[in-house]
Parts: sequence; structure tokens; C-alpha cells
Amino acid sequence: MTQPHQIPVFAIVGHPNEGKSSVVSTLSEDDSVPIAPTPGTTVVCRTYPVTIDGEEIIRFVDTPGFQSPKRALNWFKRYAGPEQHQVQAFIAEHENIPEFKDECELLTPIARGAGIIYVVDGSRPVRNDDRAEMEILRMTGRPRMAVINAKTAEDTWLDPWKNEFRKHFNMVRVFNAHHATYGERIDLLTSLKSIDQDWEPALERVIAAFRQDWDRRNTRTAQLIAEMLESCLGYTAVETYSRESEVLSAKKRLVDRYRKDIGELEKKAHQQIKKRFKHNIFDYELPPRSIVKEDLFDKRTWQVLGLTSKQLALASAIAGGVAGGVIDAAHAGLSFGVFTAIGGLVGAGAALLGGARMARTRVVGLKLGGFQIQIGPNENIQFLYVLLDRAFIYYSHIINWAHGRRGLAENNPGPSGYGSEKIGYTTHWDENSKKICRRFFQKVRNQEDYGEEKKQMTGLIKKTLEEISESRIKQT
Ligand SMILES: Nc1nc2c(ncn2[C@@H]2O[C@H](COP(=O)(O)OP(=O)(O)OP(=O)(O)O)[C@@H](O)[C@H]2O)c(=O)[nH]1
Ligand SMILES: [Mg+2]
Repeated sequence: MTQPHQIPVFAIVGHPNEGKSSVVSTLSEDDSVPIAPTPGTTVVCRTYPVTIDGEEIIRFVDTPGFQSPKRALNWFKRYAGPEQHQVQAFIAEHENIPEFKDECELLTPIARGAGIIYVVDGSRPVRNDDRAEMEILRMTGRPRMAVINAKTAEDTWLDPWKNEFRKHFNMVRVFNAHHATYGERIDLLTSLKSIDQDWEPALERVIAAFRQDWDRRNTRTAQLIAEMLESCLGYTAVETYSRESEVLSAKKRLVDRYRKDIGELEKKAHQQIKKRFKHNIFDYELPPRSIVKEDLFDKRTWQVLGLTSKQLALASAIAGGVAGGVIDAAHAGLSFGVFTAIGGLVGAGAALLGGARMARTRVVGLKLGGFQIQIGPNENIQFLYVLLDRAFIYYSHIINWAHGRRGLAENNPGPSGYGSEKIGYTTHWDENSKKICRRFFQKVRNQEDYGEEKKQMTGLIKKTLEEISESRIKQT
């Protein structure tokens, strides 16, 4: 019996290669769990604790698959000793017999009091081996739940599985190790509560801790995004050259540097978000046609993210981001606006970034000879919205990337292409949210004190992150 404040322990058991380790990895958000397509990958039990604030709150034990379930069941059926010692007696009698090595190993955590999560691939038919495994688990008398982790979309066998499960388990759930979201993990933990009343209070605490931890991750992610915006929007770079004829090559160098540096700032923020959500080992592979895969300054990126021309014309006119408050509607959102004057004008012109027109360039002559041009801070408010949308889309991928899925999800090639429709989140923001963006943008650009604006911006970002994680919609 579990005592109050005792850590709940669940052993994940089943047939070889059914996805046990994948379920453990997804439930514990641990991407170090070994997963492989060959049966027999897991040979010894390993415990994966979930730690929040340095405190262990729940443990999942990964186990090897059953090896000789029918023969093991025969022993269980013949056993005539005290029921509470049955599992222990099986282990004691078989621990040196190679044929039952895996049974002894997987039954050890159960003999020590772990609850059972039995994993099956529900896209294949039920076999006699499975029936024997379920019967053994029932005979252990431990609280148990069956989890259907369907590896393919084949659903013919789901009902036969559910019928079998009813005979042997206190609870059945569909839980996919590759696609489970945060919400689905919480749902699974919630249903574990009902398999044994003794675990209810402990699991309540686990669920509360999970929720609190998720909220903290969102808070930190919102801060990371706000900080990234701050660095990208305020970014300036200067290039010096000696002859006026070098202006074009100097501009090109500057634009290249600008793209590279901003790209790195954005990437760094995305990596930090990934870490927040405990993806430490593997690189996330965005779907092939994801917009976040495009270059930040690609024309397509600016066509489908950020505000519409109409929304932007209004936002820019109010922000005074474009000279005289006039915006060329044809280029709205595509004018990257990063060149800024520094001092007296000796040369002017327009430069291109990603094939799109940019704001005017100004060049200064230096007293000691030579010239300087400066790029940034960016004068186009669309830059802020595009960065935000990319961060939100990236976030939606990361939070829905189950730890048990190591590569790109099958059947998920991403959208087949984009039209000119806006697909980001910010285009749906209300006027008040846009006002927060405008103020933040202006203050960062003018390098004024923007503590209050940043706070509001961070709050707005967090609210959107919460909406994304609650919507359970998977963005591609
Ligand atoms: N498509 C798909 N593949 C899955 C899913 N779950 C597991 N797999 C794959 O199935 C294979 C076996 O997964 P594991 O998690 O290692 O299975 P296991 O039950 O721990 O296997 P053993 O340790 O060998 O008993 C791996 O190639 C997984 O990527 C799933 O939900 N969908
Ligand atoms: Mg395994």
C-alpha cells in the first residue's frame, strides 16, 4: 500500500517492440530513453523519475518485453502458495533460467509494488501470447491500466483489443507515444488516479506539479521571446569603407551580417525554448514545408506571417515607422526597413534584402576619411510580428513533439504550400495587443526606457503561448 507522500511508481510492460520505451520517454519527457526498431532493445529495467524543483514526484520503470508468457502463465496457474507472494515466488524460482530472464526482470518492479501500465500496439490483432501476458498481470493483483499505442492508423483491431482489456484491466486508454500532447499526458495521469484509490492523493499532487511546471515553462518562454525581440529590433551594425565607390559592396556585407546575426539571435532563442521543454538530445526536424524552415528574410516568410497589408498600414502610420507615415501598400510588410541614417548625408539609395525593397539608406563621411553606413534598428514594425509568429509556430511544434518520437512524424509532411493568406497568430490579435506591440517597438527602436512595455509585451506573449498549448491544435 502506498503511504501519503510516497512517490507513485509505474512499470511499463508488454510484448517486445510495442512501444513501451517510447511511452516511458513521452510520459517522463526524457529523450535519453533508448528506443529502437529491433525487438529486445530494453533488456534490463531502468527507472525514469520525473523531477520538478529538485523533487522526485513520480517514477516510470522501463522494462523488457515478455519472452515466454504462455509458459510463465502455466506456472502462475499451478501456484498454490499465498497470493501476496506469488510474483516474488515466480522470480525466486526462475531467476537463473534463461527462458524466463525477461519475465523475472519485468516482474521485479511489480513485486516491489509498482502499478502496471500495459502497452500494446493496437494496430495489430490480439494473439494468444498477449492473452497470456494480460492474464499474468491480472494475477499479480496490482493496479493496472492498458494503453493502446497504435503504431499505424489501422483501427480494425481496436475493438477486439478493448474487449480483451475489459477482462483484465481497471482502465483502458488510447495514448500515442509519438503524438501525445501535454494535455493527453495530463489526461493519462488523471485516469491513473482511478486504478487505485490509494494513489489518488499522490497523483493529484503530480498533476498539480505538472501544471505548475508547465506554467513556469510558458512564463520563461515568454521572457525568452521578449528578449529575442528586444535584441533583434534594437540591433544595429556599422560598416566602414574608404572610397565612395565601395558603397555597394559595403552595403552587401552589412546586409549579410545583419541577416546572419539576426538569424543567430532567433535560432538561439528557439534552441532555448526547446531546452525549456526538455528536448536536450535530438534536433527537432520541422516538417519539410514549414514556414519556420524558410529564411527569416525570405519574401514568402513575410507574405504569410505577420499582419496583413491593411493592418500594417494602420500600425505603421500610427507608429510613424515609415517616413512621413505613408506606406506603400504594394510593399507593405515586405519592406524590411533596416538602414538608418547616422549623421550627415553623403549618399543615399535603396537596398534589397531577400529580393524586397528596403527603406532608404544613408551614408556618412567620416572626418578622418572614409565612410560609414549603419543598419538598424529596424524601422518596419512587421519585423516584430514576423519574429513573433515564427516563435509561436516553433513553440507549437516543440510542445507537441512527444519525447518518444525521435524523427519526423510519419504522415506529417506539413502543408503542401502557402497562398498569400496569413497563417500566423498575430494577425488575429486585437487592437489592444497591437497597441502593446507598437509601444514596445517604438521604445526599443528609440532606445528609450521600456521596462513597462516589455512587461506588457511578455504578458501578451505568455497569453498567446497558453492559448496555443490549450488549443491542442498541432501547427505544421
Ligand atoms: N509509428 C509509430 N512507431 C512507434 C510508436 N511507438 C513506438 N514506435 C516504434 O516502434 C519501435 C519500438 O519502440 P520501443 O519503444 O523501442 O519499443 P519497446 O516496446 O520498448 O521495445 P523493446 O524494448 O525491444 O521490447 C521503434 O522503432 C519506435 O520508434 C508509435 O506510436 N508510432
Ligand atoms: Mg524498450
